[in-house]
Amino acid sequence: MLSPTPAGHRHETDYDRRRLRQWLAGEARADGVSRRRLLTLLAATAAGTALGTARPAHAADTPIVKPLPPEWFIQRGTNAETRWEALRGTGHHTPNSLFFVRNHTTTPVLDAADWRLRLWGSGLRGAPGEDRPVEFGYDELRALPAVTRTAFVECAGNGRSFYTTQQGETVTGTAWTLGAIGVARWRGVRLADVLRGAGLSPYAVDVQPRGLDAEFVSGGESLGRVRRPLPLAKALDDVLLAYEMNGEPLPYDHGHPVRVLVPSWIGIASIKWVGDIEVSAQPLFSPWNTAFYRLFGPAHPEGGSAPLTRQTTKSAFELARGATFTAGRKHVLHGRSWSGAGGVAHVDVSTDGGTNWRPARLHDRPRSGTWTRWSVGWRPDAPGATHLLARATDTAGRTQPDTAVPNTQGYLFDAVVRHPVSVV
Ligand SMILES: Nc1nc2c(c(=O)[nH]1)N[C@H]1C(S)=C(S)[C@@H](COP(=O)(O)O)O[C@H]1N2
Ligand SMILES: [Mo]
Repeated sequence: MLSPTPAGHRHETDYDRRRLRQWLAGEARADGVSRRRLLTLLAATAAGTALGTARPAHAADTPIVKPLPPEWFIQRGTNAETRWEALRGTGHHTPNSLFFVRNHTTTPVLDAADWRLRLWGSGLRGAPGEDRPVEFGYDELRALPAVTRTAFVECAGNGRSFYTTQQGETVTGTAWTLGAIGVARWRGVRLADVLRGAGLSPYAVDVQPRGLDAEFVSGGESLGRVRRPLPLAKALDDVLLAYEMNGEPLPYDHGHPVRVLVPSWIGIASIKWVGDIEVSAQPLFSPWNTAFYRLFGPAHPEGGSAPLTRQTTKSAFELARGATFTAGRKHVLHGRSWSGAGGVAHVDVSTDGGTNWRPARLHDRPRSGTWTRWSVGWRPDAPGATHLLARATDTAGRTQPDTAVPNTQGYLFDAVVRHPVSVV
């Protein structure tokens, strides 16, 4: 039987506010990392990885397993950003070979036959105080009822570089343009089924999946293995333990053999190479929901916003920056728009730097958790430089603004991006 969600935890925002208060009041546990220590780390990270800082090029010791041809990817440290021009004509789902990679360290090459998933913690049923771990092997997981769903994985920092190039803000982190997103058809089992099978207690509030990749070192300090708590309400809603991506076994770089897939939320929630899940009767904290993946800065609460959850609304053209078009000819511009709050039902495009706008033709039915493809015809009449702009409105009524509210780590950029092109 599925345990009911405690009533007070039904709404994400209430839950997050409570969580923030607990953290600020020092009532929370963060695996031995104190709040003061996290804030120090945060300051150290801010000083150490300012946007635009050159990183050494990777030679043979690349942290990513799959090939990264330069016409498809821009390498950014341990990460690889998909080029939007490479998505032209790829269909609704991003091919695995083109899917962006965001690694805190290095892709571990794991064997499904050796893989075990351990569930443990105070939120599982058992004698009080007893740590009653439950384990699943790969075949046992595959024997559970399977579900498939199309969903994006998008980094919270996607679009970060536009805080700097469009808005003149200084932010820290990987200087992504708009290619830290991909959409795949994921197949796996519901996390709810696995939690239920493990014996969820009625007091469980958080679950924290943790990756099997190496510990993440920041500012000379190990923050441990990548992990981030999920409120139980989301964990029981639509989260998958995915073992297939677009009909293939999950590739090494994307979490082989099993990853968490948290639809509509920021990418860090979708823990790759999951090895264990703590199920807790107390709210959990890790550096990934305290020092990172919150909004800090003058526009945000002292001590940071609540931990980030849903993605924001964005649009991109399937074009290289600086693409050229012939004057007097008819062209068709293609792009995609998406949101974490619902489907995208309306997109307006401007081909003259934002003066005139017209609606794009949609090529997908708006669906939550994935993008809507669109196109618009364009016959530029005179040679010269211009900007293409696309502005999406989602089914929750959110429209992309002209300016994004800045935060020191450059998360959740949502403003309309000015895409430079030239007419010749
Ligand atoms: N174990 C583990 N899970 C992880 C990460 C990681 O470095 N280690 N990166 C996270 C981040 S920040 C993002 S944006 C997504 C990226 O998923 P992808 O590499 O499959 O595109 O994975 C998330 N899951
Ligand atoms: Mo991310």
